[in-house]
Amino acid sequence: MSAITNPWTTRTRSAAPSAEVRFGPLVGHREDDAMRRFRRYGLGQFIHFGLYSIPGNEWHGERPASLAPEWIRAWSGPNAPENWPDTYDRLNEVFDPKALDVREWARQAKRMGARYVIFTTKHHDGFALWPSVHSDYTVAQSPCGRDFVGEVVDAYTAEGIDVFLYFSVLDWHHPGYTTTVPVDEVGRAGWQDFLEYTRAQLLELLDRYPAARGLWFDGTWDASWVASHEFTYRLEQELRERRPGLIIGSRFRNDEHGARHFDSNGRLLGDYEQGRERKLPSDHAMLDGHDWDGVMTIGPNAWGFMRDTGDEYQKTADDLIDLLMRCRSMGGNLVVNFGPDGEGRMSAYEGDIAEQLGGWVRANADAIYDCGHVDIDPTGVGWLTGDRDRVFLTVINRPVTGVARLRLPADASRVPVTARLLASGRELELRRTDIGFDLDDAIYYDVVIPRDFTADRAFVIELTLGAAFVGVADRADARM
Ligand code: FHN
Repeated sequence: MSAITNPWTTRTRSAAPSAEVRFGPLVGHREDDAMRRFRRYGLGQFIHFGLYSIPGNEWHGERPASLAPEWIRAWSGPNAPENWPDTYDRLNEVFDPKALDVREWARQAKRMGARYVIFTTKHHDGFALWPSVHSDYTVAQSPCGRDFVGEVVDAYTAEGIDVFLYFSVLDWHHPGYTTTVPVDEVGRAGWQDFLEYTRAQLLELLDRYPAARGLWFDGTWDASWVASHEFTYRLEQELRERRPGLIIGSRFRNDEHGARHFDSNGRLLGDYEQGRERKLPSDHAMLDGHDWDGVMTIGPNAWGFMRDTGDEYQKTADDLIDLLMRCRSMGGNLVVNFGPDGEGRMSAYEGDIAEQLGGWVRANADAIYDCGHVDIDPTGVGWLTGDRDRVFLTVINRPVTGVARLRLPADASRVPVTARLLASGRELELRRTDIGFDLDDAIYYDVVIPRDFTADRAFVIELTLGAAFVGVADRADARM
């Protein structure tokens, strides 16, 4: 049997015998309050903010050909400014986002319906957005002299939004950082120094911000980090001991065979799966019961501020509603990214998206937060979420037949018994439809969408579930 790789999780299943794994999972599937809360977040906000927000993907009218804006320090080639990395590294000397009122970000996120925020404490450039005592490249050495991590933790927590701290291990500023496994004494000493600095910064973050609920890791793919599996195993253990209940995603570490996200025996590393970003799993089965979130940009691949988005497609509120409900139908959270400018201002487009999405989320909250995957097929009409007693059909593709059809197994014991529009409460006609199609092991429930009902965006039909009606006589099937 050949190996099969799951395209979202990149987890490979093979027929190979179990490998011996010493540095695999520290904990398994969690059922504590923190994880139950995570499952109900539904919608999150990602914020990429840092020195890269100042150039916003360009410098004196020039821009890199193919880099995400937060990667601009890596700009090279004929149109890169002379001494560009040095120029970039000195942006800390002018970093002073006076317009930034983090409480306004938090209020906007609240109106959007976000229940958690993931904030970049340190991106690949190594610049810390808190006054870390373990670095000389932080907000403390900038004219702003502020602690943005602290401001985010306080402002979002005050709005009832949980905070997760994004932390990039990959670090372009620390002299000991190397992408490859160090081969000589000097390299090894530098790398050891880097590991100690990483550990110290992570413990510092946990100690300074006790209200933060989780760590969201990035930049953990380089061979140097992958080879440090014993160190990362011990560090994860230490972080969990330091903060019981802390949530850590699957990107932090790997096992001793280099398997990332999942160990060599297919066990999840971390509390939930951070699959391929800007992509979503294609079906619920792909998830193998793991918790997960999907992070998404509004443009194609820009996390940090982009001064000019040109003709790049920007996702609309309708796109995001579709993606949100697709995530929820598979039990995951959607995290929408925002990239404020160097002054800390959200763009007008992002502000508008937040308000539009928020309006829809408020009207349809029952279908979003306390719901998970339901094993009923919505026949291409949209996405289904629910619990034991109710299911919610988010209609994305309104059928011209005027009928939204659900497909259930013919022997389902709990079936839809009432239907109504969630936002208005309007009762809808519900029909049990036995198509009588030979070899079809299904029974259908059709909700009639009134012709006079107009909607300019996705809408939700709420169905209550009850005992299946039994009583239609079986007719003998044709012989062949
Ligand atoms: O390289 C980064 C990128 O800049 C951005 O931060 C995203 C967000 O998930 N993560 C990385 C790539 O995986």
